[in-house]
Amino acid sequence: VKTNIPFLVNVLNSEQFQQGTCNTGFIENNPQLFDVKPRNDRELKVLNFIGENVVNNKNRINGEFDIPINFDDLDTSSFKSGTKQIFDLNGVDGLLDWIKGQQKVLLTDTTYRDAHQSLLATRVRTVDMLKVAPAVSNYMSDLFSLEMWGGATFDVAYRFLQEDPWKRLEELRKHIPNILFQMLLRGNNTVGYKNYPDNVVKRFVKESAKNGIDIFRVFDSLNWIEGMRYAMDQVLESGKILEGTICYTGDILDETRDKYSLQYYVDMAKELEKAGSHIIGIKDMSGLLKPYASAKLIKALKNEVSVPIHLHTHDTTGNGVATVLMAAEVGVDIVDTAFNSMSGLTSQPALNSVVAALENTRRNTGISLDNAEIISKYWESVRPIYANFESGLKSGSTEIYKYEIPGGQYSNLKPQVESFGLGHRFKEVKDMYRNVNEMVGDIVKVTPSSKMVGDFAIFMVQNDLTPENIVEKGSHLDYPDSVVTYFKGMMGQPLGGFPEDIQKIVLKGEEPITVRPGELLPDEDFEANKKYLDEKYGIDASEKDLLAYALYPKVFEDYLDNLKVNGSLSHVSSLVFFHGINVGQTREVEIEEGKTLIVKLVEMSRPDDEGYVTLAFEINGNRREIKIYDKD
Ligand code: 3PY
Ligand code: ZN
Repeated sequence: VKTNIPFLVNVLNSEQFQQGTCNTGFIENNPQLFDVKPRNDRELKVLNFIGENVVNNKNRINGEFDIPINFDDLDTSSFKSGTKQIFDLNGVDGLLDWIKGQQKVLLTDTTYRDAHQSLLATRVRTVDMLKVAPAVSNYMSDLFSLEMWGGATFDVAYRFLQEDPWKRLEELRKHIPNILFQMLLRGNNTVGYKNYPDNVVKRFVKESAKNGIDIFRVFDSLNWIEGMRYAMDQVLESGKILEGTICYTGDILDETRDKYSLQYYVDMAKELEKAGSHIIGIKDMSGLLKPYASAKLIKALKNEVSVPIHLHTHDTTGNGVATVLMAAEVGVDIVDTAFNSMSGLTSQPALNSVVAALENTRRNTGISLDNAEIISKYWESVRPIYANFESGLKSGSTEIYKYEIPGGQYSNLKPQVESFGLGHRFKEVKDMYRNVNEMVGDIVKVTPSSKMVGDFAIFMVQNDLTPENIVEKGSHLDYPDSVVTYFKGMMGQPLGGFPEDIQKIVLKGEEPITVRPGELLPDEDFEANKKYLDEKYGIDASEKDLLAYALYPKVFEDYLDNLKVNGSLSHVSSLVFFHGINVGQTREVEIEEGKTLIVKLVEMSRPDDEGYVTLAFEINGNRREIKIYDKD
């Protein structure tokens, strides 16, 4: 039996069972094996999780790690007031007036969201964020905001980290009461990869606002304002700050490319201002905004709109800090950066470097470089634990100007291409990414439209298709889901429309839509979902659970199933969570807040005839053995 079910594990580990002396009275005579007491059950679950990791996780790093820096001695009895207090006391208008009155460049730190989404496949766990949270609140109270939620962090938390992203929001809010929190919201795709019904979007924004999000950066993956309007209206209704956002693509310095010209961006900014945006976000997801283009764009926007401008870029090409500084020179209000040890490459430009660069200038950020160093050092000490998720990129690359691939996708594309067995054709896939973009009419590429272009490019290479032969050779093929969704109009309407010949072969007679998908999607039945989840899992599903289920039904159910097997792992350190414990090593294992086990892995057998490995632990000095099936 290969199982993690607690009572079966107890039975398998019982002496009688192992000696093969069970008889028909076994169950009656051993009630303790079936009465899984909460404490022991918790302990056993976590030991099984660790054992599973030690025996079957081929990627775990079986080495020594330095224990990350901690801030246990920090005085947290009071906090320094910051932008959160300005907003809470004076409202949106008061905050906007305050921003406009600043000579400094205001900084957002993205370490909690985009930086690790772009560098470490979104894997940073809440426990590591919380350990530094009081220090961020204390040392970085002059930050404008923390981008700490949304984008891919929502589903990855449930999917790969076995944790609840809503708890991350709640806990960080508790420990950082003084800095504005912001999230990335993909319009009606919210934090997913497809459009959701309006009632899901409405309730999602409301719940996020209630739990601590102050600023919603709302974008549409095709810069289609109609596709953003509903989500933007929900933010306005919540009373929070709306950052209507323009995705930047192309190159405004290249006058031969006129689809995405300076005028295009100015017009879009004006429309977003008209739609109620309190701040205009420029989202340069691929790092295509060259330094001089940055000056040109920001200067024009500062002249043409009256709301503050917030610049977000990626350092994929190596030009990120220069892009930020050029924007600072012409009056940008707020810029996104990440603490140095979590910056650069596909992540944001370096926060500490920007702080240093602007010291003793008229646009001094007001942030203490020494303080920023303290936080950067913390992440430097944590990052090795996440080594398995590093992309392997070693330097900035100007090829990104050619391929126009967003930061997170660029670092992920190689493993994705390898998973299709096409690792040896990676260069071809990148070239095809570019060709697909041209073939579909040069579109904005950001989640989820960027995923569509990536999936389409891989599919073309896999099937030896080219833009020249696709209409003829590709008419009988079934296209990837994202491609079908795109051509149906379910991601919205691209500027210039769809290429009709390709739309026809992809849709095979199905009619595309031309309106906002939210207008057609039936409402999610939250009541029915609650009944289903409550009955199936014996829980009282909260609004947060229901939203998670509405957005990602399978991922959320898998999360609940895992929770049953492993218990909550959210307090377990990342060292143990990702790498288990080596033989002879002792680790602290926190199983719930304030409840820590001292766990030593004393010895580990070779697999027995049935393939089971016996692991002997000492838990707070008591010996306990478990058996784990070796899947090899
Ligand atoms: C996201 O949508 O998650 C992004 O970061 C896009 O750039
Ligand atoms: Zn980004």
